[in-house]
Amino acid sequence: MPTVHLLDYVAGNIRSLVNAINQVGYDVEWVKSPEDVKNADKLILPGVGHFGHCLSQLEKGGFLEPIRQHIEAGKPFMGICVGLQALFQGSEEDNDVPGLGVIPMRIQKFDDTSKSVPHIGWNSAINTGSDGTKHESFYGLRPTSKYYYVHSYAAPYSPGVLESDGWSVATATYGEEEFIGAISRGNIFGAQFHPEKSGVAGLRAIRAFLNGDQFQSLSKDLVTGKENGLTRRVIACLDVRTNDSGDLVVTKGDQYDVREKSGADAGGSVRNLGKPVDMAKKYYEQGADEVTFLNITSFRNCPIADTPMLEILRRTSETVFVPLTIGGGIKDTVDTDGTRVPALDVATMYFKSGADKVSVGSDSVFAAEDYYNAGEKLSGQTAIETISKAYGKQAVVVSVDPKRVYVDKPEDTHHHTIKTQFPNSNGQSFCWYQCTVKGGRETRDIDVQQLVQAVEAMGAGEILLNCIDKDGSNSGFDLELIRDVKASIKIPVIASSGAGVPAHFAEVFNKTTTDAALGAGMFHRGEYTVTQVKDHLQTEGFLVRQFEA
Ligand code: 1PR
Repeated sequence: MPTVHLLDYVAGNIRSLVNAINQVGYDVEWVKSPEDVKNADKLILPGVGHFGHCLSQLEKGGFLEPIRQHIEAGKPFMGICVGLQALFQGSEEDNDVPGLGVIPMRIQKFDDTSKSVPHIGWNSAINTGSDGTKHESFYGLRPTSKYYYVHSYAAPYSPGVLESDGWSVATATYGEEEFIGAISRGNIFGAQFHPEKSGVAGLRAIRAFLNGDQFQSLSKDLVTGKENGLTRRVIACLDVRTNDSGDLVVTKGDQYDVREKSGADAGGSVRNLGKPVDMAKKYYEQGADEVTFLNITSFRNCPIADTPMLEILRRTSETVFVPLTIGGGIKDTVDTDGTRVPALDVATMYFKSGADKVSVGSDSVFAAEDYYNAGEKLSGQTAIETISKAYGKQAVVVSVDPKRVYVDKPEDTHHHTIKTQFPNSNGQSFCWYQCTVKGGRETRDIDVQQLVQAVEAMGAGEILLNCIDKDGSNSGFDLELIRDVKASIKIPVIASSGAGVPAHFAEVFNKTTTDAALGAGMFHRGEYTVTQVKDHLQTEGFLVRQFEA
């Protein structure tokens, strides 16, 4: 197999990129020293996390000059995400650290006054077309395709400026801001999106770069019907646990109770809805924009390195080229041999096995309590802070498991209440959302608003907003909860719990400003496919990404 050199200078999910490169017929050779860069023919610089950290690591390792020379020598170079940003003069993310300066512009932060930041999800990369025809594409990018982005900073697009300097530019639009999604000139290709996480469309871009297939003319059907912008994200969630026979299965509860209530297994057995790896692949092929695995029982009896979820991730990431999130047990842990394993190391194992994000549940509630007890001071030691610092905030999701507590009037609690349209049977029409830990088994004296604001301050990148009252109910999402949480924070929110029919997805996107919506039971039970949800959303006028075969 022909080879490509990959520069792994910083933490991140490199496994997915390697899998994607292998998938298009290339082998990876690792760049371990500046000398290796000199020997490289094709070089890829992936990048996640912080611009300053990334560039200073490259500088410290003595890589910057060899990279510059590689580019100047006209050898193929591809930068991904922060790897693309490295080509610019600098970034607002860290004004003190210079970039490679190949592109005389600076990277800027997205404006978060009226939209969530980071920008997470599937967006366009449409060639601006220097001749105005847009009939040409570079590196296999198509106006009809969507690509997976996750970033808070981007290069704003000024029409014609870079084109007049010989660059081909493909853009995406987030809110009112048009930014550079991909760029190419001569031997250079940069993508702000993650091609290794962008399904078939992303694999096509990687293959075209590696094959040196820079320009293609587009057929008419690929030029028409394109729509620039972020699509509505639909996520499939798999709750995974060991059943009573010791097999790892996908299960699904009602209000978090996963045991059978009727039939031959009534009153005991853990519901078995299928095998995790097979189901993840099925949802990927139905067009799921992301797949989330939640390990709903901890790995207390198993050495951490043998955690079965690691194997599930390794196998899934070989065939599923969309972002994978893993939750459950992300916390400081004591291994079976008594060794203390910090949350950051637990997360690292998952990232190395193919996870793109980790989801922190119970531990985030304890961390938030400590944060308020310390007078809203950050300790720098929590799982959220340490993982976010090392891997970037986009890699840290906080999974919240709240349930309603009704009161007569707001003064009856010190917690943040809402007036609900759904009073309880006692006629109480105010409620607050109480956070729980350990899969809803234990309630804590902290409300959902306190929790999400604390974890946002700690550096969480996204909230996975479950709702115990709605879980497994098929009655639709808790819109009041979602609106309340969205109003409290700037980071994206994934609405979860209660989806029973495709119309519930349209409802949550119509009636709230949620950034994504997640379903579980309706997919696992085979009642609806992800494709049907996407089709319904499209019929209702929403922009969605359909699976590209
Ligand atoms: O606390 O960090 O170890 O993480 C444990 C993780 O496992 C948390 O994210 C927690 O939400 C999850 N979890 C724990 N117990 C259960 C359970 O069901 N017994 N599942 C559980 C949470 C909720 C959603 C579900 C949606 C959509 N599952 O993930 O997928 O409610 O379901 P629906 O569409 O069928 O209504 P830690």
